[in-house]
Amino acid sequence: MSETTWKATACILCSENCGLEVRTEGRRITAVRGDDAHHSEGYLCQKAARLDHYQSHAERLDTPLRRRPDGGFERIGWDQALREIAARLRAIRAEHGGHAIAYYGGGGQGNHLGGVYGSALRAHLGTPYVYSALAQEKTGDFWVNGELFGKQTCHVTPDVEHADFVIFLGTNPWQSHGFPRARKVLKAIAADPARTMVVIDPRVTETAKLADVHLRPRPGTDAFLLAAMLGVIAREGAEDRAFLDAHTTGAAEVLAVLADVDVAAYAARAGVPLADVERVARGLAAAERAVVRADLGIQQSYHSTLNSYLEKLAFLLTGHFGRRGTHNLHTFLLPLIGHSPSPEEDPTVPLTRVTGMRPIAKLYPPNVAPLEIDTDHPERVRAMIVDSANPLVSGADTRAYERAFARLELAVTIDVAPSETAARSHYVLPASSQFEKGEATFFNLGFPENRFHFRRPIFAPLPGTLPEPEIYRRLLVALGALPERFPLLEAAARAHRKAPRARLFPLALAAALKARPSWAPLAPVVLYATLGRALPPGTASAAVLWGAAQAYAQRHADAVRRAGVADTGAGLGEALFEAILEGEHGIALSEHEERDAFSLVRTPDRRVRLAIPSLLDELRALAHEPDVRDPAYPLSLMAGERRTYNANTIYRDPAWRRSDPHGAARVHPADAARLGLAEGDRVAVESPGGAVEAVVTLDDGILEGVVSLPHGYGMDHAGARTGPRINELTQSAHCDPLTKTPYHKTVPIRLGPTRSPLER
Ligand SMILES: Nc1nc2c(c(=O)[nH]1)N[C@H]1C(S)=C(S)[C@@H](COP(=O)(O)OP(=O)(O)OC[C@H]3O[C@@H](n4cnc5c(=O)[nH]c(N)nc54)[C@H](O)[C@@H]3O)O[C@H]1N2
Ligand SMILES: Nc1nc2c(c(=O)[nH]1)N[C@H]1C(S)=C(S)[C@@H](COP(=O)(O)OP(=O)(O)OC[C@H]3O[C@@H](n4cnc5c(=O)[nH]c(N)nc54)[C@H](O)[C@@H]3O)O[C@H]1N2
Ligand code: SF4
Ligand SMILES: [Mo]
Repeated sequence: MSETTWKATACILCSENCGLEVRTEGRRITAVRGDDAHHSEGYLCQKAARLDHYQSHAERLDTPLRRRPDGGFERIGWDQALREIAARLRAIRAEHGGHAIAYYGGGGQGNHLGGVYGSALRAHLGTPYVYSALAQEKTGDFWVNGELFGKQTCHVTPDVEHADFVIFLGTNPWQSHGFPRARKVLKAIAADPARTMVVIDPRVTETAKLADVHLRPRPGTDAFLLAAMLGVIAREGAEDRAFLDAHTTGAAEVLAVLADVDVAAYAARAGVPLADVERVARGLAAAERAVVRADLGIQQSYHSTLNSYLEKLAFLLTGHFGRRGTHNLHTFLLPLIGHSPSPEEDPTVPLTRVTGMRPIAKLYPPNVAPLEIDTDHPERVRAMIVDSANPLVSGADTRAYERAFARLELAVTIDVAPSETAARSHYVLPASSQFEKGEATFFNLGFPENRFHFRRPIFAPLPGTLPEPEIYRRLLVALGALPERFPLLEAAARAHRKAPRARLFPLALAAALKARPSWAPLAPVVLYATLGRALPPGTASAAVLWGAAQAYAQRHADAVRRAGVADTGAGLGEALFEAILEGEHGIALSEHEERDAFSLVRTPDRRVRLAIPSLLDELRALAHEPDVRDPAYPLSLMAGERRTYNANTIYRDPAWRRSDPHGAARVHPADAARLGLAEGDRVAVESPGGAVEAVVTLDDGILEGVVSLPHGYGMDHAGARTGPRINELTQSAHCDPLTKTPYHKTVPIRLGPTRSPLER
């Protein structure tokens, strides 16, 4: 690879995964630009320019580490590390069963292939317990989708780009993105007098400044606000009758509950003028093409699951579903999530042993993980494998996580950097970076067109590191679950690459899995160890996509052909796989037709089931909900704002930031005046769960009584910590009862004088 040429890759910092072209020197990324040939159309934001701070930062791990009894770490070899980990996993499983072992993560914003290979390890160990960041934000949304559309995998994508009436609900896409080319699309909507942008956010965000209408509810009152909006629609008969009759059941029951809402009282409870509520409700109902795009502002807030339901009722009752510029379901090449039936539907659904938590979308909530570990319950979790996540910073209640990790008999962290979670693990396994291995994400969420980008490595692995698929393969070999080599399958795979039509490899694979049934659940790693070896250098991790491409092509043959992949029968899957491997700028997987939209609904009659009894009960109960505040903690903290210079915990070296070095606390000038605080002052932020220190910045765009701190600060780098570690303030019990999603946007706090110097 010539160093002066541009190489295609993708940004790994948010779920957009914009296509990039980069220049490199040695192991460094020296220039970054948007990739015009990628479906992101050359778009990028300011965060991507700094990617070398991820790739080449001073603390990259380059050898497996083992914790010594004194808490320090020693460097050990891969073989020894994997042998020892395998021995401890085997012993824990033998004594306590597979449920004593849990898995956390399996993918971040830019890497999801590792998680698929990790599923083979979980299958061998016999653990269903996957704890994931998604299960501290999106499981309420997934659960509601399951009730409405039949399966929790029926994920809804709003087509913001083509809508003429857009509601941003608890999201600030100018900073967080969440849909393609967000800033361009926002500017286009703002500039077009025929289109309307509504922002529902207590804060005057960058997005709100572009809006035609900005509703500012008091934090945590969205359920009241949304109920009031829907109440207006129900009372005025503004629902889309034709759509409801053709595509839904249960509308009458839902509308009856909504018609009972005391609209004026609920608007007042949310602190929003009644006229604004009516204007937005009527605008939504009258619009030809409208979307509601929601995110953490309603999901990590009071009535999280109910909020997701009301948000979806808003676009369903008004018929904004199944068309361009509205909402659609989409296909998945590989599932990011699964479907978990309720324990009543399927009594074999594995609940957690200590708290009895059920999975949603096959995921378990990080909020209960410490409770499953830090207990004397005989069936507690004793071992945890963490991959691509840093729960010791990102999980609610850092102290609870610290105590829990101290109780683990085995903690293994797979990471590129010495994260706070790695620091509390017994073994740390160094992964190759996301630019040093073939990777992809499963955030491909488009309809009618769905795209996928498998990216090849732009560097060789940093010496001493391994890509996750290889780590899982070696671990399964060390566990005695798989042989080191598969001579027959490997030969069949080589032959298959030359003559796929002979179907030699699929036949050999089927025969091998039949002869060795214990390999079947390990199929991803078997594919990696066989077909992967026959793939072009650096692309072995794509092996699992071969199986996925076959299944996808079979299921969506017409749509795949419409996307330009040509072949027949089994050849279509092969051609799709080849296109994925070759498509360095990403490819179109499928092109559906608008009329296919309802074919993706998974209820038996393909109708959307609008009435969800438990949530209608919660909706009715709003009428009697007291408005309680704790006088000891009179302020409300939004614990986790997305800003110009934060990106989850991916960038660890604070040198990447060009502004906001401290992750300042936004405080309203009136609150500051009352507390005697000025710009730049240090302040202690105290919650019932803990305290952190922060620097004050005055902001009249925040409501009085509200404070906002950013997510993605508080990591340790080169012996120093920058910015607040906000989960030292949060408590896991402060959460949605159904999903356990933390109420991070409404943490009760007070501000007081600091006791110690800011930087530790
Ligand atoms: N720059 C940057 N971008 C990111 C990330 C990052 O770390 N940095 N992380 C990515 C990830 S993992 C995610 S999940 C997304 C999240 O993306 P967003 O959800 O858009 O981001 P947040 O800033 O957490 O919250 C959005 C808004 O919710 C508002 N809000 C707070 N409380 C309430 C409330 O009670 N009601 C309403 N209606 N609004 C409220 C806040 O003022 C804020 O503007 O961002 C992604 N993009
Ligand atoms: N209070 C509060 N807490 C929050 C939030 C909030 O708003 N407020 N936001 C929440 C949200 S929405 C999310 S999504 C989570 C995100 O938090 P996490 O789920 O912890 O995910 P990341 O911050 O992306 O952590 C990624 C880890 O993966 C490592 N990594 C990077 N590349 C690779 C790789 O190729 N392989 C491996 N094995 N590791 C790699 C990084 O070094 C880092 O340690 O945080 C949540 N926590
Ligand atoms: S929007 Fe920004 S952070 Fe997100 S993928 Fe694109 S360049 Fe990266
Ligand atoms: Mo997230």
